[in-house]
Amino acid sequence: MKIDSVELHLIELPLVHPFRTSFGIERERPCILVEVHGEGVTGWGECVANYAPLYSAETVETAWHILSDFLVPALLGQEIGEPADIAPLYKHVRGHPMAKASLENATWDLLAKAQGVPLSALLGGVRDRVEVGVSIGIQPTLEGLLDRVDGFVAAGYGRIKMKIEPGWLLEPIGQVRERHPHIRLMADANSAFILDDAPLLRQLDPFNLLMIEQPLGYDDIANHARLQAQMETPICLDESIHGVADAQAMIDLQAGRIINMKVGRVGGFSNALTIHDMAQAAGIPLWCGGMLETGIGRAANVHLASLPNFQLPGDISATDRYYHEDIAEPPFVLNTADSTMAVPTGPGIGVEVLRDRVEKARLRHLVLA
Ligand code: OSB
Ligand code: MG
Repeated sequence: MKIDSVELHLIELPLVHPFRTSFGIERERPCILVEVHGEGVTGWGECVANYAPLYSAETVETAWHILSDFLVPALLGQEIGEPADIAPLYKHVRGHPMAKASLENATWDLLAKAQGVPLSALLGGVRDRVEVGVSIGIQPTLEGLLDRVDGFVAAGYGRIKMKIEPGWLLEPIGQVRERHPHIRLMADANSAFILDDAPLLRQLDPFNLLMIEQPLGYDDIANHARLQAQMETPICLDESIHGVADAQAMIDLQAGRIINMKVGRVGGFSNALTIHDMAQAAGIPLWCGGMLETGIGRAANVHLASLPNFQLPGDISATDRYYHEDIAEPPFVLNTADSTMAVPTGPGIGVEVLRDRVEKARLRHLVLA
């Protein structure tokens, strides 16, 4: 497969509901859509970097720069035989995993479509539906939080994740747990605590949480090991895992017992697969994280979550929980009977990108050939 041209589209979509975490509030979602053309076939990828470097060091502008000046030029005109050929083309570029993932994943979609197989088949998926949950932001009031949790439970979500931060922790979790004694419940701190908070965080142990996600610094694997040694609740790392070496360090140091896999954060499907196998061999389960993706990134996540070591429900919610008007069809819907979502069965990511919607939401466009 010869790569003929690549288009970058920067779009912005308003969120149905503002999403507040310990690092900030999001009212709209920007993303760079990457469209790769080869031999008459088109593949799509989504870059999950945001406007500000709050969740990750990468931003929309760094990703645009790295894609257009380094990554796309390294791929253009190349002959790609199989997915493993993609990442080595820009191995010399350090860092920038989200930019790399968007281009690599678009090329995987292209290859899957050229072969006429779903992306999950190319990745090694083993399931036709995946378990999912919902991630609930920090709410202005406790009553508001309880209403939101009740609403999502009634809608069929079988796993609830709550965002936490200092001052929004024991009371909110305690109240949700009291109202829903048996629901699968977990908390995500997005790096809002320090190791000195260990006595406070230990008070979460009686709430029977599935896990606490990324309590400490985004760049601090070692202190997570110290915290895990003092807590019963399993620690799951999100922000700290930027690639294969970080996952290895986490496993070696016992800095947590679970990994939140975000394909953008680890630099693309090839790294995600390496981490998947490494974690599986070490007895560390994965689940698929989310970045409020559009239908393109959501589809990629659902395919990835069909791999065997994705053993816990992912942050993959129905399209209408995020967007009134997504840029791809059909929308993802929750199977309310068992809190699952179907893996698309068409070629590649298995969703159709609606060009008029992309153009309507588009802020910038670049064609590289
Ligand atoms: O920490 O998992 C996170 C969204 C944006 C940035 C970071 C995170 C999240 C979520 C939402 O928790 C997951 C989703 O529903 O896409
Ligand atoms: Mg997280």
